[in-house]
Amino acid sequence: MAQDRSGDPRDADYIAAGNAPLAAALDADYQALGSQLARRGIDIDAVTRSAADFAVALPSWGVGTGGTRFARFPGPGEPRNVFEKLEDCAVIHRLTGATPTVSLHLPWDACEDYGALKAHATRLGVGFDAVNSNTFQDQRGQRESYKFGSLTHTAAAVRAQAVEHNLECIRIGGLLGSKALTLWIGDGANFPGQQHLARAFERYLDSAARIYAGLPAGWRLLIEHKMYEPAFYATVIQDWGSSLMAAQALGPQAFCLVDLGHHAPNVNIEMIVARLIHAGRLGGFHFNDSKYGDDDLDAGSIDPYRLFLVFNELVDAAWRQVPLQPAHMLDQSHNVTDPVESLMASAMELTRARAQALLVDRPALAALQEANDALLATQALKRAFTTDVAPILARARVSRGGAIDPLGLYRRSGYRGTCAAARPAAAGGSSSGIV
Ligand code: RM4
Ligand code: MN
Ligand code: MN
Repeated sequence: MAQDRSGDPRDADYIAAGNAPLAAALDADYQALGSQLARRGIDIDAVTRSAADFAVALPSWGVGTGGTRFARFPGPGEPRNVFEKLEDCAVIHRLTGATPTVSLHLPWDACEDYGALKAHATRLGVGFDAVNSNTFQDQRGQRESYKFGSLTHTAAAVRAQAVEHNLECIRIGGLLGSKALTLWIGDGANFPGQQHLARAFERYLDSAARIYAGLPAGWRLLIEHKMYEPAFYATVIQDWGSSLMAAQALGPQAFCLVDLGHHAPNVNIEMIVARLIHAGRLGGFHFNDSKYGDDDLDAGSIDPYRLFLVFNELVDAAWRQVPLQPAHMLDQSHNVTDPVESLMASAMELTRARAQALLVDRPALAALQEANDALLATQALKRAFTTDVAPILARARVSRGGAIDPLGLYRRSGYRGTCAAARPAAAGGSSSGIV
């Protein structure tokens, strides 16, 4: 039994040795599911190939423990800088095979030598997805304060500083091979009357146009909306309507980004996704889950059916041959789990939701919808959602060099303990940048 071995979870031999004792059971489960799906007219290998093609970017801020408004409880061996964050991201990618890129957050991930950072990433086998700017916090030594806003501030000097930071993010992203800038601002008002609602949006459009003008060819500007927090009365880009208006005003390289936690409870997010697909402006996702607000919990941990329904829209659009290439990114950071484990769990949940969506019998569903057969139509979705696709996911991971049981293998590797010894906590530091 190779079950008790500790080792490097990034090592292909270590993963192969961990997979060996589980392979026979997986084969049997895969065969059984294959016959079941064949009776439904589905070729399991085609689903597995498609599942193996799925990729989601990791948030650099997610490999550290996040905080709440009250406290942060860092775990042992958390990464202390962006180089160490990439090491953890590489572990997640090796074991799941689903997370080949990292989304950086600047200036949290600022470093002195981006050439060295890129070389480090290449050595680890990871690349870079969208860069995120940050004008929702003041940094030490910063000239102008964002206390009353950034891109929408009443003072031109503050807006100019925020625009310049975004242009700097584009420059850094360019050095690393990124092709998108994610723009989320916390600007807004806590009290009625505090801010002129119309003028704040006009200032946003003006500032965003200056950033847009600095986008290289082939880049996308991903505009992220969020209903509230830190502005509790009115947030300038609070919903997909504001985001879409901005994207349409800016030009063809501007798109809307949907963070699943950024809506009021019970909002029908899959319908927002459908509308943005229709408008040709769905740029991507920040995947996470939430019960009440911007909880940033693991994807699929609270409402896996909603996650499935979001993927159902994406798979349906592909089936209708709508040209669509949304960026998939995780955005999570919380307090009680090992972040590496949580990110692996989320990446696998996304792959699961998408694989389930691939099982929907679309011609049959379309016919049921035409016939207004509400009951059987909704059952058609449930049938796909309730199929246990675990053997498909495991096979897809193995085909990419990943683990049959990523979480088990990670725990047995002792990686966290190794990091605890190699990375003594920096005094007072917050590796995620959050709180
Ligand atoms: C925000 C938003 C952004 C993320 C920060 C950390 O609520 O989701 O995407 O960059 O949190
Ligand atoms: Mn987000
Ligand atoms: Mn958020």
